[in-house]
Amino acid sequence: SSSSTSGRGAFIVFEGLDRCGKSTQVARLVDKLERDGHKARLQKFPDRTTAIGKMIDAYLQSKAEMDDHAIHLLFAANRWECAAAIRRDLDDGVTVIADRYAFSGIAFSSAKGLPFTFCLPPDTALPLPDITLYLTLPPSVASQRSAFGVERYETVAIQTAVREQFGLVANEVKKRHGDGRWVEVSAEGSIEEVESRIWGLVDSVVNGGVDGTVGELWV
Ligand code: ADP
Ligand code: 2DT
Ligand code: MG
Repeated sequence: SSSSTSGRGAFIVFEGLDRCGKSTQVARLVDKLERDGHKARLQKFPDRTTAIGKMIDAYLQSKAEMDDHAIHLLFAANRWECAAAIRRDLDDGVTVIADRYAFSGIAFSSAKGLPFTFCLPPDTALPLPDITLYLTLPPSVASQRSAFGVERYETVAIQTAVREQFGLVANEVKKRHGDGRWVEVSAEGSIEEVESRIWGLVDSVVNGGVDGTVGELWV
């Protein structure tokens, strides 16, 4: 079927609390795009395969302790080491679908008490997502999906604080980049129901609805 009329790929980010269904939906969207004849690539953040990613992985598994500022900068550095490849793929017509991005970075670090004035600058000028889909799920529904894992941040208290911060991050995105860049999607219902809700939102973006050039975050 049709490819993006601007020639470049779309940059689509998924955000949301733990267990809202991000990884499930990201995988299904990449599959669907490829079935439809698009070039698509999944980019997970953190990317735990790089040298910096391995430090982040140890931190998340509580095998290493780290100052809050230092780990925040490592998460941002982990995006910077992937940034050139994302831009190159977008230029080559590949749609890049990210499972978390800079918005998780800000929400989680500010939930620990770091100010926005510290949290935002390290991600400045990263590739700007064409659209961020923020999946929402009532905590009571999320808690029925499966037990929390063993990683850092997987507690009700932390998730509640992060959720509040995501609201502030959403306001910042809309203020700096326009209302259309951040869209809330209900993650309630079956996997197929959520998938068709998502497809309804990304269809126009993937099929030509992006600016000619990729923007820069917070710029
Ligand atoms: P996230 O990446 O946001 O943490 P996952 O995609 O890993 O979430 O999903 C968390 C759990 O919930 C998994 O066990 C997954 O199979 C399940 N799940 C995902 N979407 C749904 C849904 N719509 N309804 C019920 N269970 C779901
Ligand atoms: P998952 O691999 O299950 O998505 O968990 N995080 C993520 C941060 O604290 N800062 C960031 O910049 C990013 C991208 C959220 C990853 C965990 O890492 C947190 C949950
Ligand atoms: Mg996930």
